[in-house]
Amino acid sequence: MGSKTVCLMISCALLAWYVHTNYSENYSAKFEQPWRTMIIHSLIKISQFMGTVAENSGLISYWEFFNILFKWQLLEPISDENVTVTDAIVNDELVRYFVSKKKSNELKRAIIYFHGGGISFSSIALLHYNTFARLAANRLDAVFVGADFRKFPKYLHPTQWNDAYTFVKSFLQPENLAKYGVDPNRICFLGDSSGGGTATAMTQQIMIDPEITIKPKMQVLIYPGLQMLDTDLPSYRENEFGIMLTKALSIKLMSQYHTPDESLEQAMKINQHIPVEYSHLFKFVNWSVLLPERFKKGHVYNNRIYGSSEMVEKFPGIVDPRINPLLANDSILSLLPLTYILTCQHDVLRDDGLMYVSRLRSNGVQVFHEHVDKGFHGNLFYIHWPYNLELGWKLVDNVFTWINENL
Ligand SMILES: *[C@@H]1O[C@H](CO)[C@@H](O)[C@H](O)[C@H]1NC(C)=O
Ligand SMILES: *[C@@H]1O[C@H](CO)[C@@H](O)[C@H](O)[C@H]1NC(C)=O
Ligand SMILES: *[C@@H]1O[C@H](CO)[C@@H](O)[C@H](O)[C@H]1NC(C)=O
Ligand SMILES: *[C@@H]1O[C@H](CO)[C@@H](O)[C@H](O)[C@H]1NC(C)=O
Ligand SMILES: CC(=O)N[C@H]1CO[C@H](CO)[C@@H](O)[C@@H]1O
Repeated sequence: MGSKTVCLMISCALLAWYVHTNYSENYSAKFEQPWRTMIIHSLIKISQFMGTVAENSGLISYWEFFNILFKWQLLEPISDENVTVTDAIVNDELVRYFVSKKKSNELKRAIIYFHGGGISFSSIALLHYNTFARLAANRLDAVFVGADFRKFPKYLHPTQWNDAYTFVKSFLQPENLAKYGVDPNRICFLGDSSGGGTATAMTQQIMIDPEITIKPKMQVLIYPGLQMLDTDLPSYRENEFGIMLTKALSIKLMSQYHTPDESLEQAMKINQHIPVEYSHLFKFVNWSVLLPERFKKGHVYNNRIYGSSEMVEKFPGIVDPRINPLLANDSILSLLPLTYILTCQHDVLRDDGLMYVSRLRSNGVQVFHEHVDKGFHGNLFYIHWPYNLELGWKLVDNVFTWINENL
């Protein structure tokens, strides 16, 4: 029997087991298309379980496992009747352009995209980003561009940020925009998950960077991750074992952005990683003030136990607003452009987005907020065969419609 057959049999057995044990979730109450959602959940859990087994057995790391799993989903740049797809290599990293083929005398809108994937893996060449990008370029008659960046574990913060910043800065140069026929007044920053955090911080930093004269007209933030100061938010409590992004995985991803050393991860698990010297920052992530009433229900705000001062000395990035854009002060927030934020009920990152909505609105920023009661983290990208989630398609449609009307 070949190894592929064995793998297939093990996967089927695991799938059956997970589906069986986890019907207790009550998917029909929480999600649309409950059976499909349950299968998606199970498949994700199985791959996360296999990743952990691979790592614990010393075979390959968790991230190597996912890189292998994703390898077959990396696409070449293939143009179609509507969209021209091309690659460029900038600083050794892939940049992919999706340009609408529609002929027009007008300049095009542009979307600068920051992909998710927890900073540790993922690539703009992945199948689901390509589908999304192609739809966006065609539907919005736009130039859609996304870039990869150097990754964990070889590179730590702020390398990824610097790569992203360098790329955005070079894209926004007037000569470059002219080359792609982009209207400098119609640029949108868009990101999902960890990329949503990057898009948020990027918008803040570009707005205050005097060297950059061309600013985004809007930011679109899809279930963004906006802080790593508090891992005990109501959304973390309610979705500890949620679909795709569990509390444990979220913490693992955020901590490994700064260090492969497990001390940070362990401290984050008990929410004791921020030393008292930084307690003034807690007001920016105080959910008992910033969350709307209905999301606070049944939760008690616990006063923090502080971490050792060493934490920030060793890993200064953990309080860096470039990965905690919720920490930006009011004078920065008041400079921000029109904003779309999507949050999902069943998502550990839900409250990051909700708190940002509150902070932006109280600083006079115009925000369109879409909250999806039956949504989960990653929902937007399950529009492929065999998942084909109706809610995924609906959200994609909503986002594009809003951008089309506002950009
Ligand atoms: C699941 O939720 C539905 C709809 O809210 C409810 O009718 C049903 O009793 C629940 N099932 C269980 C096992 O909790
Ligand atoms: C091209 O665009 C049209 C109109 O939006 C659409 O019907 C068609 O499916 C698109 N083709 C591809 C290959 O996506
Ligand atoms: C957060 O808000 C609560 C209630 O409004 C307040 O008691 C607490 O002191 C605040 N904590 C911080 C760190 O701002
Ligand atoms: C807000 O933050 C920026 C950048 O960190 C800083 O330059 C500025 O002084 C701060 N403004 C206030 C009012 O604290
Ligand atoms: C086997 C398994 O993963 N079971 C999980 C099903 O979901 C509940 C929470 O909804 C978890 O507590 C179980 O561990």
